[in-house]
Amino acid sequence: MDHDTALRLYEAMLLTRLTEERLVKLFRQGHTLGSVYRSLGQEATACATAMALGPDDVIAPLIRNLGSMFVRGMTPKEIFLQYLGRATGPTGGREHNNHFGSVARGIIAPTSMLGALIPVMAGVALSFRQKGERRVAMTWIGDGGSSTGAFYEGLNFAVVQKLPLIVVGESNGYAFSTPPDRQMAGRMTSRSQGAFTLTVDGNDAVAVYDATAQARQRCLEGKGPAFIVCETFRMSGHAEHDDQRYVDPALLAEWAIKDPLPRFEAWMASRGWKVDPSLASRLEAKLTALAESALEAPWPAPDTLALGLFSS
Ligand SMILES: Cc1ncc(C[n+]2csc(CCOP(=O)(O)OP(=O)(O)O)c2C)c(N)n1
Ligand SMILES: [Mg+2]
Repeated sequence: MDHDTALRLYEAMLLTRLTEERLVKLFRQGHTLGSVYRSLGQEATACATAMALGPDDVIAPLIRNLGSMFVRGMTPKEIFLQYLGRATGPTGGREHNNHFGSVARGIIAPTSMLGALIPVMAGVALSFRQKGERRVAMTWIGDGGSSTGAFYEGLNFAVVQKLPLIVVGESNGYAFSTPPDRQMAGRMTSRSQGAFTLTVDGNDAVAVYDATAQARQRCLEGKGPAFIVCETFRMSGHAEHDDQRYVDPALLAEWAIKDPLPRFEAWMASRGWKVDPSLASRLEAKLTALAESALEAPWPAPDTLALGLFSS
C-alpha cells in the first residue's frame, strides 16, 4: 500500500467512525427515522476491501459497510439526509437507512434479505465476463447471513462459472444476539465451496487490503471467485436499540485492544507516515455543520409519495 492510499484509507475509516457516532447522537435525540446499525470495530473490513478495488468495479454493501460507500464517493451529507428521511436525500425520504445505491459510483443498493446479494452480484460478475469487461463485483456477508441458502447458491454458481466475484465474510462474533457456535457448524472459512479462500485479521487494514488486492487480481486473471473471511468483532449492539447485554464485557475488552484505527495509525507511523493531528477535529466540525443543515432540510411533499414507483 502506498502513502497516498494509506492516508485516504485512514481518513475513510475515521470518517466512518465519526459519521456513525453522529448518527447515534441523532438517533438518541429522536431525529433518525429508524435505528442506526454501526460498524464500530469493523471499519477496516468495510473500507480496506473497497479501497483495493478499481474505479470500474461494483460493490453491494451491507449495513456494516458504510465505510465502503465513503470509499466509493458517497458523502456524509447524503448519509445524514437519508437517515433523517429528507426530500433532498438519496431516496427523497422514502427510506431511512442504507437501502440505496448509486449506479454512477458502482454501488448496488442492498436489500434486507441477507444472502440475496450473493446471487445478484454473481449475476453482475457474469455480465462483466459476458461483455468482456475487466471488472470485479464484490459484496459482504455476515456469519449469520452465510447460513442462508442464497449464500450457498450464489457462491456455488460463481465457483462453477469462475466468475470475477469477491465475497467478504464478516466473522464478527454475533448474528444479532446469536454467537456462531449456536447457528453454524465449523468456522466461516469452511463455507467457501471451492472458492479461493483467505482468512485475515479483519481489524488489520493492511492485511484486509492486501487480501482483497490479491483476490481481485485472481478474478481479473479469470481464476474465479474469492471468499475473504475477515475475523473481526461487532463492538456495539446489533443496532442502537440493542444494548448487547448478552456480550461478555471481557470479550469486548479483548477486542478493544485490536481497534483497527490506532492499529493502522501505528503501522503508518512505523513507515514514517504521519496522520494530520487536526484531521479528527476538522472532520468533526464538518459533520456538525452537515448534520445541522440536514436537520433544516425539507421533508418530502405528500403528493410525491408515489414518485419512482412502477405504475400500470
Ligand atoms: C434472510 C434473512 N433472515 C433474517 C434476517 C433478520 N436479520 C437481520 S440482521 C440479522 C443478523 C445478521 O447477522 P450477521 O449476518 O452475522 O451480520 P452482522 O449483523 O453480525 O453484521 C438477522 C437475523 C434477514 N434480514 N434476512
Ligand atoms: Mg455477524
